[in-house]
Amino acid sequence: MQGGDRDPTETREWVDALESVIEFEGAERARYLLEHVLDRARRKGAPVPYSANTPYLNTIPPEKEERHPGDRPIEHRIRSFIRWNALAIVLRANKHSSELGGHIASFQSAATLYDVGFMHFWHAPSANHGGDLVYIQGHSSPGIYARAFLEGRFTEEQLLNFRQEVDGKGIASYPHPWLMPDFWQFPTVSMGLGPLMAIYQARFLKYLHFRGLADTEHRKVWAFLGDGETDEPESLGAIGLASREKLDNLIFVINCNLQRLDGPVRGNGKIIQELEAEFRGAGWNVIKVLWGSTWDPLIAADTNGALIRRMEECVDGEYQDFKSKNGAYVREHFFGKSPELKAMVASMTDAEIWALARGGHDPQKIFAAYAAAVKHKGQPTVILAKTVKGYGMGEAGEGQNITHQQKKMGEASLKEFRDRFSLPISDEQLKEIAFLKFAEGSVEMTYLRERRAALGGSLPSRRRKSRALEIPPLSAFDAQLKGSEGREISTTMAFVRILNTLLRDKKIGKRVVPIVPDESRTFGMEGMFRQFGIFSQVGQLYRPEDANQLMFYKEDRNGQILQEGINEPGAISSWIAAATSYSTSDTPVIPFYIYYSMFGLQRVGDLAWAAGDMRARGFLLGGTAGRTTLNGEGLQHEDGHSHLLAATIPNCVSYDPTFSYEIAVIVQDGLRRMYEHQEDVFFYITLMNENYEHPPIPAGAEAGILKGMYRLMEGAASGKDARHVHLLGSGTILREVIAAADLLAADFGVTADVWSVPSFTELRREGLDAERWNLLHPTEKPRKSHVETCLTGRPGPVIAATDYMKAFADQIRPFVPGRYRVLGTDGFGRSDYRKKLRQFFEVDRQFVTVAALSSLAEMGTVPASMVADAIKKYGINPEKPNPTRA
Ligand SMILES: Cc1ncc(C[n+]2csc(CCOP(=O)(O)OP(=O)(O)O)c2C)c(N)n1
Ligand SMILES: [Mg+2]
Repeated sequence: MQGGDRDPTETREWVDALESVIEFEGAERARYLLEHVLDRARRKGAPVPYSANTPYLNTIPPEKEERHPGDRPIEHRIRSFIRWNALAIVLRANKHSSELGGHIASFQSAATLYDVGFMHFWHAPSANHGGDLVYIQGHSSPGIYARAFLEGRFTEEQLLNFRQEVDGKGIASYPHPWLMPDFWQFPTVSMGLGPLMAIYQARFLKYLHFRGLADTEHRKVWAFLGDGETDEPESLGAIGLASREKLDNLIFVINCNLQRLDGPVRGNGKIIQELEAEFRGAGWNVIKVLWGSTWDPLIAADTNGALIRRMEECVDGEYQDFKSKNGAYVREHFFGKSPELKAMVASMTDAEIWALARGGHDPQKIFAAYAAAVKHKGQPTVILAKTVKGYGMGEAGEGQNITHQQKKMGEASLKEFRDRFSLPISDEQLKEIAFLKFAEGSVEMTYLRERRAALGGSLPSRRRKSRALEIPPLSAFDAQLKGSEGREISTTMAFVRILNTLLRDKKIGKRVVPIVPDESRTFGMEGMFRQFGIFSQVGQLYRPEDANQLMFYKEDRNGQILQEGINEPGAISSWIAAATSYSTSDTPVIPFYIYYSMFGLQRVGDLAWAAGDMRARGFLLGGTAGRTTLNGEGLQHEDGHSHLLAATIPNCVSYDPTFSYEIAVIVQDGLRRMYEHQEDVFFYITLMNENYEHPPIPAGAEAGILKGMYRLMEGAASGKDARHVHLLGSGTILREVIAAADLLAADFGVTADVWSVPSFTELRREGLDAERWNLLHPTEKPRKSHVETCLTGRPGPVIAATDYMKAFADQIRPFVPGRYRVLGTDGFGRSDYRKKLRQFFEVDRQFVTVAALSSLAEMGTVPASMVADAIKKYGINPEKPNPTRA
């Protein structure tokens, strides 16, 4: 407050009036009056105070707290066992060496936050509840395992094999659905992805509900974050969307233990106040849980504000320091600052001062916050819970900067821990760090079982499979199979037609989820706006400017399209929510997320990796792909490597098709694999914007397309020394390859087999498989890779050209019999005509021809002078700069 109080009597009158309104007419009326007064002040031009913050106190005053309904002593005993087992899991994994690692301090700070959720709030899926979705902080996993162990879901052997995942006997380091497909749902350990994905998950639950695909009304999404994690832009980057979309099914719990890995999150400030301002500003309901119940009498007695002033002036670095010491230290350094505060705690012992707990360790305070959060309507809620990192670890790490990495605790610290949580452990057992379990039939065991039974069963748990969908046969895409019949279209257009066919399919049309960032017009998809509508929970509150046009911009409560704006991380998070809906909501849907390929895997690669871990099933479409095919856009747009990135994700099946029939075959197969057979794969398909004619599907090509390679044209080859080559190509560059075959024949009398290779990546995977099998089965008949099978028996070198880096086509080198040469688009892209770009990157028909002749010359089949002739004939400058360095 600025300046002194010029008229204390007047001030008193105002405050008295307010207090009387609150007392006799209620807080709502007081709020109305204050708003009214402030509004008047604004209109009169009086400066109105603004603060995004509230005082450094609990948001819910004690008298407004909903009471914790559980048996607190029993819950405390259960939680103490969980604490112990969580710590034991890590200590025992690192008893002999620290190779395996693990974290103790994070869960100890969050134990009560999880426990109250598990005991009282989180529903497992059951007949009368679809199940809540809980995003658990990755490195708190030992605590979650510890609870599952008490519930009898894990054996001691599994705990002892923490972080030993290879033999399948152990439990995973962090939440990984890939490694524990019946247990973990959400990989969260790459910081920032959990909160971002949780926001889009909550929105997707609304989408399912509004579109009548599933009843998600009572389901909540809970996301646990570390306070340090909030520094990731992904963590807070979409909080505006959450409030705009009124996601009252979303609850963030931020464990504010004031520390991250290296040290304090905001030593010189207050992370909780900072976060409060950010979330309030973004329109969230913010609940601060700072002080435990033991503080309540002190706060109530703080009539002149000395305590709150002290609470406000301390920075997080000091708060951390207090909790790394002891009661006497807190008395001296916190309360000792003023005689009033000192007097306030004069009658308290040091132990009592030490027991002044933070809100995030008080089940009553947490229960009240959670209860308020689940009832809150119209806004998402964030709970900012203040805790101590390494709570209970004492000298081994409590509140210390080293605590995050602490994997060892000495006997003295363990004894202290045992005594602090009254654990029934003998000194002998302590040495072994024995796991604790409640006896069957004990009150604790019964209580634990009853609580989870009341909430529908154990959590976390993951559904592996849902119902299979009925997929249209390939003939449904007849229009694509028979080619474009003289019309010139792009593969993007071909895809959009396929998508339209699927959207109209009687059986699965409703389940198709088209997702676009702000690029529909780029891909010629704007016609879908009117037909299928853009999802909006409020429908359309305005008459769109283009309402009188056939294809107007239609927003609709039942809209099918998710238009995500300029937001690729958000859009792929929506896609992930949809692609895992078979598991999280027992509702399989078929998401197609189409975007600028350059702003895909490169931009959101970590999310795509998480999608693989989550066993996402859906289609990613890299639009306007190809280094030379998206020609006018330049260096940051022209993609020549997304296929290499796709190849890094083991369950991502990727294709670079050229013709519309290839896309039809690939999409239909994807549908069959993912939604009929429920395979845990997802598809990445690149699409181009170059228009050309599409031929009809060659007879029997389907299997080859899917394997990644089939013969498109057969040249007349005869004899070992025939002037014959194999030309391989994918995407638009396949058309250059086809043209090169003509040049070779017309200009040099060389014949060629032309192969379409929709997936070098799938070919490599299959080839490596065969090679590995052969290695391990030395005496059996060797298996042949598809590449080898295709190319064996016909003479001549093999030349491949694509619109991607050379490493893309190079993937199959080990399986190509004989000489193999690869052309590709290594280097930075740039803007120009397609023809010039293909010359520049040396992937055009002339260059393919020269490369083929050069390979023949190296084999002695043609004279080197023929290559020189070709270079001259096609006007290629041999001294032109290498595009890789140009
Ligand atoms: C993207 C990413 N960067 C870094 C890490 C490594 N890391 C794991 S935990 C951690 C500190 C976490 O601090 P905080 O979020 O405050 O959680 P706490 O353990 O304090 O609850 C870091 C840096 C990671 N897992 N992910
Ligand atoms: Mg932290």
